[in-house]
Amino acid sequence: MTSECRTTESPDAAVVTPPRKWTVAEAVALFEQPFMDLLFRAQQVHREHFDANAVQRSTLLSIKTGGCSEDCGYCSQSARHHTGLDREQLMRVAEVVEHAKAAKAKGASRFCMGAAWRGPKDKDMDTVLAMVREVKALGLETCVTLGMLKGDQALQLKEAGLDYYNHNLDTAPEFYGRIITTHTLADRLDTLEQVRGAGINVCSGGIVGMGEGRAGRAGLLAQLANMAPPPESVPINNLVAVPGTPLEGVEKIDPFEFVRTIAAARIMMPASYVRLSAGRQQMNDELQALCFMAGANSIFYGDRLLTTDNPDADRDEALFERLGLRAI
Ligand code: SAM
Ligand code: DTB
Ligand code: SF4
Repeated sequence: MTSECRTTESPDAAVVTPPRKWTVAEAVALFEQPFMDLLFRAQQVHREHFDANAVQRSTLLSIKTGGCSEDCGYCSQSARHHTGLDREQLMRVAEVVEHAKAAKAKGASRFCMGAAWRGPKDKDMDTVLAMVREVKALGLETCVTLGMLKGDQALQLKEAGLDYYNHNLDTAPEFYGRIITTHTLADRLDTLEQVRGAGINVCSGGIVGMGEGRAGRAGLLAQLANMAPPPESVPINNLVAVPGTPLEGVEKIDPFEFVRTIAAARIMMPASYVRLSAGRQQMNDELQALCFMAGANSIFYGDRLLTTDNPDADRDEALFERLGLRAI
């Protein structure tokens, strides 16, 4: 069963039942299927909702780098970790527009601007709003990830032409406090509600490979899938273990378990774009192909994520060519 609305026949009229809710145990049961059965089901669900040979491409740009007040254990940009990252002020609008033009010329359909903030200060909003307006005017879809929103910031972003807001749940509720202590999962959910309320598409996912275990991965996906409606876009990040962060030495996730996570996300959120996100640079082409097979249909495109490397456009073009994938 999927989280779609189902119509059941009745003598009088069709009765529409609400989308199903996933328990963590049901999500774990998906992960525990034989690998081939899980992939087959995920591929079936994928084909019911999407062109299985089309992949959406978003390009990322860090518009404000490092020096963040938060203590997220995975993050190179926290001022509390010693990662050797150079801090950079909020970028000028003209520079952002140059990056966006280059991303468009390379074939990206969406441009995502990320800031290392707990949340945007009101004094920074005018600059960010100008970035959104100008990137939108280039004919690109716009996305920002700025941390927690307050007041009417979500509405201001919507008015400027924002299409997507990225704000990840990051991990399962039970594991959250082991990774982040300076804000709560409830804070994150509150921002997502504001984003939804403003009529902006939601991009929300998480990170795996932080030592969360299978129940942790299942718990993250259940929480995302049970949002009403689920996020339009679901980034699944494989931890990039950055030296100097508390998670630098954590054991890597088994690649097949990563593919299972993608497959479970596809089955649990059949109509969402599932983005194969951070960690692609460390994956070979065969593993990425398995992720696409499991239902991933979006990537970050361009040689940089926020502070770490991503495959360059030539490598991705070659992979798409070899697999017969079409960029959208
Ligand atoms: N400060 C904002 C926030 O936290 O929402 C926006 C930027 S933050 C870097 C965006 C997301 O990137 C995080 O929520 C996390 O899921 C992901 N991320 C950050 N560092 C990562 C890493 N080393 N490996 C994998 N994903 C990472
Ligand atoms: C998301 O889920 N992944 C992107 C984007 N949203 C902003 C960020 C990945 C960051 C990886 C580590 C870095 O480059 O700093
Ligand atoms: Fe700051 Fe975002 Fe990094 Fe957390 S993930 S430390 S909020 S930039």
